[in-house]
Amino acid sequence: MAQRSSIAVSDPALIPIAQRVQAGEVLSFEDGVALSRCRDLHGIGRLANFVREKLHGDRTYYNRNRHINYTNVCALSCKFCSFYRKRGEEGAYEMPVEQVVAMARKAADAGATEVHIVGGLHPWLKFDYYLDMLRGVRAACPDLHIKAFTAIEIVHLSRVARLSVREVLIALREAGLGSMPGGGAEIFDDRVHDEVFKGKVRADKWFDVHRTAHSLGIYTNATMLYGHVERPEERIGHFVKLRELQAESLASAPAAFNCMIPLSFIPERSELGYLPGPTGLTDLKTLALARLMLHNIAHIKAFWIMQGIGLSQVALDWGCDDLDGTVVWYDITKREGDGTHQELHVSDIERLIREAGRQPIERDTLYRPVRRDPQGGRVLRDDAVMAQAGA
Ligand code: V47
Repeated sequence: MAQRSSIAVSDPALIPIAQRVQAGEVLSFEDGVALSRCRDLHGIGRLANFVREKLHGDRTYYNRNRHINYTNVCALSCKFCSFYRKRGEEGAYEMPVEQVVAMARKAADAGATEVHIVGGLHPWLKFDYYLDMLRGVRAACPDLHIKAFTAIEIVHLSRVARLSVREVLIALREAGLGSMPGGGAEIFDDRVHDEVFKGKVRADKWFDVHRTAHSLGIYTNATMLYGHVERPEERIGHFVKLRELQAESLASAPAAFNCMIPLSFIPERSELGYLPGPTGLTDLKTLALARLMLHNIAHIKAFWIMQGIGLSQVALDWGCDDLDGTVVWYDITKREGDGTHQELHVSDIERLIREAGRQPIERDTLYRPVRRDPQGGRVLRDDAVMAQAGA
């Protein structure tokens, strides 16, 4: 075992990188590529775990949330996607606003603090549909945080509404938008873009939307869809671009990225169904690389829906400190035989985090710990917490 840093690595090529990690230095693109090529998976895991524990100790975050996919009708036909349908095609749906509001109310009644609302780029829904959805959810559940619409949907809405991205975000925020999820990023590389998701806007637009959101004080997340046709250096390039915007936002904007979610490609039922999906080892290595390369993004999420429950537990030792949440319903990816009802109960999440030797923390969307009344499970606001503490 090579050990010229106190983090044990068996591949000597990792020693200088291990020293830089331990010294808290920012890793370069070349370091990232060297890590990608390195076969010392355990060494990489230990490095990522070092960073994870330095930032978060054993704390592992989850939230009580509900994902809502309001339509699967999409003007795009991305090859990796098994979710989209064309209008009129079997299985195509669009939810009336009332249905979305009813789902959100049910989630809030069950204790959720967040709804995560995204959908396809529907060619005919008017901008008012989105505003009414947000207003409806906010009126029905004033305490529920609405995390909604990927950057790609925002660009679509700016075309639908004939408004700038900034104007769209301001209007959505006035209607109830709290923050934005990280979807639609895929891989920030023109070669991969043209091969797999050509109809989609390019990376610069995704960044433009997130930069604008941050400048307005809207927190967002980031993702990367890995394990299809991209090369290791394209993944590293993706991380580098993300951390560059994060540095800019942290320095000059009132909001920034909260969290990065590497999404493991599920080939089933997509046009790329002939490709092998990423193995568990690729999952672990990619999650660890995200932790190591994204020094300025606080949280790395293993999305249990895509990485699977067992691997997500292991990922808590490979750089991840967040598991998303209860989810309840997930329509975008389904493994063979799975339905759309995909739910983990809070007791299951807490148990699997404890089984992995970590400490579960229920968080809200902005990573503030959620305190609940031990009897009813009701969320205690700061004033109620003070009252309970006898202040
Ligand atoms: O943008 C689509 C991906 C994303 C497949 O921000 C696929 O907290 C794997 O962004 N295999 C949507 N992935 C999901 C997403 C997300 C999920 C959880 C939490 C957050 C957050 C964001 O799903 C899409 C796309 O990149 N996706 N098809 C597939 N076959």
